[in-house]
Amino acid sequence: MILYYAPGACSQACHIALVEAKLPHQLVKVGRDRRTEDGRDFNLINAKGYTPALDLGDGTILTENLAILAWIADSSGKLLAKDGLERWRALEATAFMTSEIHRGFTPFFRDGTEQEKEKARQSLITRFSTLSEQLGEKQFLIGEQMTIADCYLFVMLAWAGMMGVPVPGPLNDCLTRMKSLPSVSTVLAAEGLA
Ligand SMILES: N[C@@H](CCC(=O)N[C@@H](CS)C(=O)NCC(=O)O)C(=O)O
Repeated sequence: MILYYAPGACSQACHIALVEAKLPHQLVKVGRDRRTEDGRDFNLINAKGYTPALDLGDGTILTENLAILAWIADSSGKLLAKDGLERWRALEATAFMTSEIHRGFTPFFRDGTEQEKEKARQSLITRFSTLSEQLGEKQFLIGEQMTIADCYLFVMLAWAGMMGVPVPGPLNDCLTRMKSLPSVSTVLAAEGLA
């Protein structure tokens, strides 16, 4: 299995999930010029041109964080309940992360005006507050076990810190807790971010 990733990008959620699920994998870094670290044109690997992309081991390329995370969970039997409400809550939270929170950062990454960034900041504050209420006093977003939603949440909280988006205390505590997980330390070191 090969994960095509960019350091600190949303692909980090899949990277954390792979390590946490203990699925053997290789990493290939993709640059801003859309070339892989070994010099290939990434657009020929994933025509969408963005990371993450997961080579399932036979050349099949899976894209989109939500799908890759669910695939990692189903392949490993970890990070997502097989059935019951907890499964759907984890998928619900991961979808919220991809469509509402991740997208909410767009003005920060695409040279938005100060006005656009402020509007995005206010909207993100509201959305993070929703997640904080969901987290409550639990260890992880859905319960006491880590799920794919937490892998994504870690990256979104790291971005919030970088972009000056304040998040409620419980989410800051969650970020600190997750930073101390062996899987997260391994990922940050592998991405050159330790
Ligand atoms: N819809 C995709 C979005 C992936 C995405 O936005 N990837 C970013 C990194 S966080 C990227 O590679 N951007 C480079 C580009 O679009 O050129 C998903 O959920 O996986």
